[in-house]
Amino acid sequence: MAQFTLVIGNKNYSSWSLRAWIALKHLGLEFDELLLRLDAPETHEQLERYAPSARVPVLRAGELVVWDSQAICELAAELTGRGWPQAREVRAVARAVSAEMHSGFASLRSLWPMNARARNRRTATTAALTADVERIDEIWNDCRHRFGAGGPWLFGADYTIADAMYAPVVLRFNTYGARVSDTARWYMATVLEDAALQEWLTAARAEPWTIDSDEVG
Ligand SMILES: N[C@@H](CCC(=O)N[C@@H](CS)C(=O)NCC(=O)O)C(=O)O
Repeated sequence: MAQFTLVIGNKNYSSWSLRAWIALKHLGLEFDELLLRLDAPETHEQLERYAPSARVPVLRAGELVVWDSQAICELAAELTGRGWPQAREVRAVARAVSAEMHSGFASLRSLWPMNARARNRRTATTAALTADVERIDEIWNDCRHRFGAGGPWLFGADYTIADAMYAPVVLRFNTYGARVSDTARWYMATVLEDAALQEWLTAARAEPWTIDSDEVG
């Protein structure tokens, strides 16, 4: 297969890009990276050149074009044989919590946009936002208590696509000061100490661009 290129958006703001990028890093799929600046006059035209959906992330290899973070993660899992728990029933749960993130938590995503380098931001709380935070806390507790005994990740010793799906959530909780349980705080510390996430954060801090609509709190 041709060399993979992962097209991503600003590291400070693009949460879907982070999910695909960190999954590929952890699963060990080699790729080049092409960063497109979001929210600039030329952004839409550039996105259309690389992705049929005009969105990032997109994984490209020769004729192959895979848009959407979840599909990219699935391809990486197929190619590497990593990324999902071995046991079928545990794998089903990992897929469920990943899908719940991919399709849900609309209030969290709109009220607390990812702003990786920002700290100590505070926003007004809504019932829907609180419900999203509580549900995520519940998911992390459930995974850690039922499947996490062998290591620090949601499903134990091996990093899974579920961890990649929730990495931007950890950044949001960190930025906006989410009140969470001890187990969730412990899991957040694991994610924040991860070398791959640190690499992403260093690059995010160095970016010169600001997207005003994502600067909240
Ligand atoms: N469901 C898609 C969502 C992708 C998405 O919404 N990406 C945003 C950036 S995080 C985007 O490309 N926005 C286009 C723009 O800002 O013009 C996925 O999972 O990859």
